[in-house]
Amino acid sequence: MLFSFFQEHGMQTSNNYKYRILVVEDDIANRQIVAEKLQEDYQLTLVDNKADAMDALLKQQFEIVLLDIGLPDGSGLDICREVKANHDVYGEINIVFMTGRDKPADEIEGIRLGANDYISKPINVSVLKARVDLQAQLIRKTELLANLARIDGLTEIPNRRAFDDYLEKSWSHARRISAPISLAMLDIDFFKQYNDIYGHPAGDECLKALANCLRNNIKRGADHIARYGGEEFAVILFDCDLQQANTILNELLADFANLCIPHAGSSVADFATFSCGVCTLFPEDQGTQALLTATDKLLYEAKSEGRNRVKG
Ligand code: GH3
Ligand code: MG
Ligand code: MG
Ligand code: MG
Ligand code: MG
Repeated sequence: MLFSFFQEHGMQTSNNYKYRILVVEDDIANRQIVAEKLQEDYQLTLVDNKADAMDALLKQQFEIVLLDIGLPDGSGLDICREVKANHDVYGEINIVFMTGRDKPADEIEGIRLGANDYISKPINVSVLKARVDLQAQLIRKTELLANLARIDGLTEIPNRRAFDDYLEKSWSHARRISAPISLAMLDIDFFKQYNDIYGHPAGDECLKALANCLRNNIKRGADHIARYGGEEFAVILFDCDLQQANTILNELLADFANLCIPHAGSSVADFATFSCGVCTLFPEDQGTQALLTATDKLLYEAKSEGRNRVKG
């Protein structure tokens, strides 16, 4: 279930995905045996000097770097220092030194610089492969945890943390291409009464049902759904005008109503409903806060004008 969620959202968790390794090694023979051993399970890029390594690191994304220290135009230690100090530029990369410098002090220096492992030459390629595989396992676990931190545990859709991130990213993307963003905020009607009458576990099921409606209706890759908090959900519709957004949200309103979840505590229907505010803005010179505030105001109006409706 979660894994299919990760895939839908383009998160890397597939065990088939081959991590990208940059091999920085000026000794041809060594480079050759390392490449032969790793090429089946990894995507390899091979370079033999510091300048080409820095160039590759700037232009491509790697998960692992296998790094020699003695290079013709500099030291692998400097590459490690640069990569670890500029996380925003190079991303998260696991560095494994692979070097002839085998003194404890050298090894300590490498680890202190932020390297994830340190292998001394001469290299036993099977040991090297086992250690690289270990790095890959650690990366997979870290990615899994990072993904889990962005999912709501009850509904298994993105949570508020993910929503904030999606909104900022969608907003800057929309600004670059002068496209509008529509934001919808949904809030279940009389949900406190629902819990009071049917119990908290039934309330949880109701939240899951609405999350499933969102999942089934919002399918475009550029759009995002999230549990914003409590019984409130959010939908980001990328490059979507107000008319289209209204259509999409009204369909969702009908789909949720069609589930006919009995709600004796509601004074607007005898089944569970939600209210929704939807607002469209071009991110020209405003920030995301303007969109959030405007949408929230419309949600409030949807509530005060009778609930079970989309106000846009
Ligand atoms: P309104 O129509 O004005 O939105 O009224 P309401 O009762 O829905 O709004 P209110 O904000 O008073 O109540 C929200 C309720 O949502 C209260 C809270 O217990 C419930 N709730 C929040 N999170 C969860 C959850 O994870 N599970 C369940 N079962 N209930 C939750
Ligand atoms: Mg060397
Ligand atoms: Mg609420
Ligand atoms: Mg409320
Ligand atoms: Mg509510």
